[in-house]
Amino acid sequence: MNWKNYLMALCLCGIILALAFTPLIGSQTTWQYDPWLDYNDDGKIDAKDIGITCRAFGTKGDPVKPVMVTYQTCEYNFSNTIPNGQYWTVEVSTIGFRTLTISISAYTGLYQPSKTIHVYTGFERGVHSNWIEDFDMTAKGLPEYVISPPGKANDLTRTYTVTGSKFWICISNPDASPYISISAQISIYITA
Ligand SMILES: [Ca+2]
Repeated sequence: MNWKNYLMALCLCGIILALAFTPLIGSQTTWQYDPWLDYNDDGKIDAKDIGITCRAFGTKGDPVKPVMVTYQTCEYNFSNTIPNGQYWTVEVSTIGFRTLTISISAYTGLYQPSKTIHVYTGFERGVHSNWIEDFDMTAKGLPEYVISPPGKANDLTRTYTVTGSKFWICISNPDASPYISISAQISIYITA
């Protein structure tokens, strides 16, 4: 930096500092906090931010700013025991989200036989036309259910595009042989 630039930087800093420390008389500032001007990210614009600007005076480069993008996510974990002939429904809000992934685990119990159960998924509850799909899955018996611990296993995973304000999933344990309860876990992971 030559002496002209140095002198100009010094003058500029002097003016900015003088303005920064001039008390506001008669009214409060109407300027809004601008995070782009908070160079040291401490939540306030003060002399430290001006100092950073002064030190960088005269430098040149690419004006593209690095920006960190964070995606909103939400995760739910449910578990329940479904008696023979009954069903279990779980419902979550999907407002503001775009993608939803479910993982379902189901098992019958120690030394119990496997049983076919039925799963329904949909956005907005109760209207058949709003179902995304329905399908069979097998609730396995222990120790056939060898992935341990059982609650951590994902027997089935599905990913959907969110098309409604609520997602619901229903697991039916049909009134059919073997006449036993089902232990089931549902994980729902949604992202914006
Ligand atoms: Ca600051």
